[in-house]
Amino acid sequence: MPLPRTGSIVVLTGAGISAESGLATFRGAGGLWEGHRAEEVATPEAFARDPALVHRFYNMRRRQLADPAIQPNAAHRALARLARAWRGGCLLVTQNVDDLHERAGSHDVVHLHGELRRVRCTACSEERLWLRDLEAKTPCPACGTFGGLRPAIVWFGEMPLHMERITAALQSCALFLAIGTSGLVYPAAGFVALVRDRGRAHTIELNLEPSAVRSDFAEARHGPAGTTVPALVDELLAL
Ligand code: BV8
Repeated sequence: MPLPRTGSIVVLTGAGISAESGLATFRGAGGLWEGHRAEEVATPEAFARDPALVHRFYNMRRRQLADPAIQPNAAHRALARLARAWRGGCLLVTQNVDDLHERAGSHDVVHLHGELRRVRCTACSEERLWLRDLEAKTPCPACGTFGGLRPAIVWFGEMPLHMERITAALQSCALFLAIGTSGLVYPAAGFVALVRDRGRAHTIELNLEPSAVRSDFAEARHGPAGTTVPALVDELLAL
C-alpha cells in the first residue's frame, strides 16, 4: 500500500524513540533496575507494599530526565515537523512518560501512560507538576495529607488515559505509525490491529528490530528512529 497523500495520521511512540537521547528503554540491556523488572515496580501493589522502592525508581528517572545531557533527538524533532506541516491532522500518542516530544516542539501530546514530571495526591486527587524527589513522607501541598502523593503515571493493571480520544483517532486515520515500541504492552500494542481491521489505512512499524506485533503492520522500517523517522517524514511531506 502506498503512503497516503491526505487524511489524518496517528503516531504511537515508545521508549525506543527516546533511546538515542540517552534514556534507557524498558526491555533493553536486561531491562532491570535494582534487580527488579519495571513490571514489578510500576504497579499499585508494589507502591502499597514498598512505597520507598517505587519512589526511588521514579526519583532516579525524574533526576535522569532533568540532566541537561538528555535532549530530544532527530526523531522527536521530525514528528514535530510532520504535525506542523501535515494538512490532514496528526495525533501524537506516546507511551513514554518523558517530555522529550514537548521539548522538540510537539503540541497536544497524548500521554497514554501519564507523565514523570507530574504527581497526584491519592487523598484529594490534586495533580501538579513535580520536578524534585518525592518521598512517602512528603505532604500534599493542597490537602496536607502525608503519604498520599504518587507519580501521575499509569501503572500495570491501571486504566490508560485518553482512550476514547485515541480510539476515535484510530478509527478514522489514513496512516498509523508505531515508533520504538516492543509491542508487548496492551492496550497500546493492540492499536495497529484496530487500524488494520478497518482495511483502509496504511500501517508502518519503525523500530530497531521486529516488534511482537510486526505481523500486524503492512510495512516495517527497521533501524534507529533518529534515521528512519526523519526519512519517512521527508517522504510524507514530499507527496
Ligand atoms: C490495562 C508507565 C486495562 C510506567 C507503563 C494482568 C493484570 C492487569 C493487566 C494485565 C495483566 N496482563 C496483561 C495486562 C495488561 C497489561 C500488559 O499489557 N502487560 C504486559 C506486560 C503483558 N497492561 C496494563 O496493565 C495496562 N492497563 O490493561 O488496563 C484496560 C485495558 C484497555 C482499556 C482499559 C483498561 C497499563 C499498561 C501501562 C503500564 N505502564 N509505563 C513507567 O513508565 O514507569 S508501560 C511501559 O512499558 C511503557 O510505558 C510502555 O508502554 C511499555 C512498553 O515499553 P516500550 O515503550 O515498548 O519499550 P520497550 O523497552 O519494551 O521497547 C523499546 C523498543 O524500542 C524495542 O522494541 C527496541 O527494539 C526499540 N528500540 C530501541 N532503541 C531504538 C528502538 N527503536 C528505534 N530506534 C532506536 N534507537
